[in-house]
Parts: sequence; C-alpha cells; structure tokens
Amino acid sequence: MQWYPGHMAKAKGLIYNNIKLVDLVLEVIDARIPAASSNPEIIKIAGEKPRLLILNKADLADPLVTDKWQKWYKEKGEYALALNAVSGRGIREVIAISRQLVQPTMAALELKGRKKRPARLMVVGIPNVGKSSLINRLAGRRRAATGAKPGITRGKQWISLAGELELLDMPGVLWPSRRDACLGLKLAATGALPLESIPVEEVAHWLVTLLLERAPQQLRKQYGLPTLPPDPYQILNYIGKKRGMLLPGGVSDLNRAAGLLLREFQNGQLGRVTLELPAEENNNEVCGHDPGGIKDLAPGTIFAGD
Ligand SMILES: Nc1nc2c(ncn2[C@@H]2O[C@H](COP(=O)(O)OP(=O)(O)OP(=O)(O)O)[C@@H](O)[C@H]2O)c(=O)[nH]1
Ligand SMILES: [Mg+2]
Repeated sequence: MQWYPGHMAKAKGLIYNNIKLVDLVLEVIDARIPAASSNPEIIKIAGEKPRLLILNKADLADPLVTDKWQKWYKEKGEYALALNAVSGRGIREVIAISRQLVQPTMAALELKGRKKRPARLMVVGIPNVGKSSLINRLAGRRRAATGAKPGITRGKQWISLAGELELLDMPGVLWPSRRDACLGLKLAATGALPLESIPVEEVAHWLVTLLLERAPQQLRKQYGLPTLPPDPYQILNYIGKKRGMLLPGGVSDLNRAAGLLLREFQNGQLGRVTLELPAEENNNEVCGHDPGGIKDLAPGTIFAGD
C-alpha cells in the first residue's frame, strides 16, 4: 500500500465530490481501535448529513469493550454498530439503522414536493478497515451483476439495496488524522499499515506490553510460555526459540518473532483484544514507554511507504 500526498489529495477530492450526492455516511472503523481508526474530519466534510459508525472486525475485538464503546458513542449522540463484515454478523442492524437515519431527510424532500427516490449511502474509512467487505456484504449478488458487464464506466455506480436504499459502489478512502501518540503503533498492530513499512520489533514490544496487561493468559497459552516475564523482549526471544526462528549462532531472530506475533494477533490467534478503551485518559495508558520513531510522524508520512 502506497500512500502519499498525491493520493491523499485525490482521495479527499473524491470524498468531497461524492458526499454531496448522499444522504448518509457509513464510516467504517476498526473495533479494536475505534478512536485511532476514525477521522473526525469526516463530520466537517459531511456537514448536516447523518453518520453511522461501523465498529467493524468486531469478531477480533473484546465484546465487552465494544459494548462500552457503543454506549460511549450513544452518550455523545452518535450511532455505532458492531459488525463482522466477513461473516455478515450485524449487517441487518446496519441496514435497519441506516433506514432510520435517512428517514427525516427523505420525509423533508417529500414535503418539498420532490420526486420520491431511494436514499443514498456512501462508505468511508481509513485503509484496511473493511470498506470493500462491507460494500460486498451490503450489495451481495447485486454488485457482482453490475461489475460483470464488460466496458463498465469508471464513473459512479449505484447499487440498489433492499429497503429503498442505494449504495455508492466505491468507498471513500479517509486518512488517519488523530494526533494520538500511539496512532502509528495502533495502526501497525491492527494491520492498517503493512508490516514491511513499520519497525516490527518496536510495534511488537508495545503490543506485548499491552497484552501482558489485557490478555496475559492468551499470550501464555499461544506460545507455551511457562511464566510471563515482564520484559517483552524476553517474550519475543522465547517465541523465536520456540518457533525455530534463529539467527546463526542459535540466538532468536527477534525481528521474525515480532512479525509472527503481529500476524497472529491480527488473525485473532491471541484472542479478542481491544487496544483502546473509550475513556480519553485511557487511550495513552500503555504508551508510557517510548514508542519509538513512528509516534511523531504526520499521518501522510506514516503512509509514505519509504
Ligand atoms: N476478522 C475480520 N476481518 C475482516 C473484517 N472485515 C474485513 N476484514 C478483513 O480485513 C482485510 C481488509 O478488508 P477490506 O474490505 O479489503 O478493507 P478496505 O477498507 O476495503 O481496505 P482498502 O481498500 O485497502 O482501504 C481483508 O483481509 C478482510 O478479509 C471483519 O469484520 N472481521
Ligand atoms: Mg477496499
């Protein structure tokens, strides 16, 4: 994934142009990092249009913490639904709430005497949160039918959904915007940044620190650790030995062990763990140690891929 200012400007332009056409914005965020994966700028861009937050990859997040996030959003007057866009769990609610949210707009149009039309939806979100999966879920076979036609224009495609809804067949790619000290670490740990572009050992060190706090037994079980040493590097060292990731001389290859741990975390093999709690003051709790070189980078730089 390459992401640099040129692309960012283009993505921004696409969102500005398309958002005018829709009645509801579905912002897909990662249920494991709801704050770090959302972009509050979308609220400004969307203006008066309602927004529905989709806490996607809910199957990988701690369900109790997801409940807390949902309550937290509700208190702020926002709608947030948990979803697994791969299995489809939660999709019915997404459709039902979407219909409710567009209802006032559609009623107002009708009052003005406008011709009745389906309500229009657009999916937005930062890279890798599951925008395409959601579109496929919502559209089902209908999308395949549209895409299968030869010579399809590159212009806008609307997919009609059940319940008088229409979906823009193209997600709006948002850019991460939070100036959170842990932003880079959180995006890297959840897979929003490719492993090749990040200092894997630093990210794994940070993640293990957090897992020691939130999911110590899962960590222990997954790697057959007899005890849990407090130093994350010792744990990575153990994983390297255990999985046969050795450097010449028989020492553990920490870089490979770190990559393995990140992949297994991203696959859910270390259990359902949420990396951020809803209270603002808790978001930086495990960033106490120096998260290293990627914490201060501007969002555009994080995605520069060089
Ligand atoms: N476990 C799990 N994986 C998911 C879920 N939704 C999407 N994924 C996976 O996450 C990865 C990214 O999903 P996409 O739908 O391609 O995400 P995207 O936002 O369109 O990504 P970009 O187009 O790169 O910005 C894929 O490997 C999906 O299978 C989910 O709810 N649960
Ligand atoms: Mg996509």
